[in-house]
Amino acid sequence: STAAPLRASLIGAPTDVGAGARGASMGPEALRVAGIVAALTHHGLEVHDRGNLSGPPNPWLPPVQGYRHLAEVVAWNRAVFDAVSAELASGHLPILLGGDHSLGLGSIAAVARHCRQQGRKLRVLWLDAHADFNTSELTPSGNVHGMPVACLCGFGPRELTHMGGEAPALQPHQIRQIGIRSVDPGEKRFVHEQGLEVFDMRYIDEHGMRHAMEQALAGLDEHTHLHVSFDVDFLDPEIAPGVGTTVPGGPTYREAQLCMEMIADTGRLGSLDIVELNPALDVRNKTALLAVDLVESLFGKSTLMRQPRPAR
Ligand code: Z70
Ligand code: MN
Ligand code: MN
Ligand code: MN
Repeated sequence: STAAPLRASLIGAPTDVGAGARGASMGPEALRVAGIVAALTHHGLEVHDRGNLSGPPNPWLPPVQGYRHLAEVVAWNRAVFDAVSAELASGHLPILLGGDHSLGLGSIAAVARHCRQQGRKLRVLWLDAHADFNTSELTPSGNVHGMPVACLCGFGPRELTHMGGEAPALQPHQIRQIGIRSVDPGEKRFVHEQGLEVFDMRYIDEHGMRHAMEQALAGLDEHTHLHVSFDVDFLDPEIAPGVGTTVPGGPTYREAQLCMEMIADTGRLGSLDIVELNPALDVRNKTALLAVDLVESLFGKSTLMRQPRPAR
């Protein structure tokens, strides 16, 4: 028998209030123009595009007490939290179309609360050039997109750390960071102090993407919800120039495909963020097209996972 179709819901969050460059607010539409609905539908998903959330405009002001635009970041994250919560409650797989990576906070806080309520384990894969583990004391910029992992672990302003009611939303042992290659000095000490498991580019160079992903995905079982937070600046800027903060030396096309395919093979993917795509800095929407191509692999483009197996 064939399984019921996987229902996925697209949630657009067109904002760049947490970023250091303008333009990620155009990410949701660029992903739609790149064909994300057709790509997912083509792979057997039932796709519901919920359109875009709304929230305050970007005031483009300097940081106040270590945070830029904190009130606006909180407002957008509340909207994301509510939208992701609603999709999870109705059994849909939420796909957040960012928007900057500060929104990973609202998205994952909703997923974490859902998992607590359902008695499920949660594993978060953070695909990024950056650790996003800054605090108001450690940040060199005040940009909240450099802080969501710390906030999820309970370090940050109360409005952000307590988004899902209880804090912390996550324990460091639930997180695996992959592709990391730009971490600020104070942030680096804090990552070590908190014991985050980081598969940085040095690790991927030495051991290969296959081994890194085997480690990052080890220990998942049928009770585990897997959340993927995909910052598009994870990818090498040669293939993905359309991001606010390019960092050289990221995963190649083949490495990124393997990463996504190995996640698909687990069959545990339960929610996804696609963030930091910046169409203002892209070239003919190629970074959006690449992101859609990779998301296809994440949902089994190159495997037979979701098809009935032939009888022996
Ligand atoms: C730096 C900061 C960052 C994304 C840049 C950069 C953080 N660590 N994150 N681009 N996606 O300002 O905190
Ligand atoms: Mn296809
Ligand atoms: Mn990020
Ligand atoms: Mn990043």
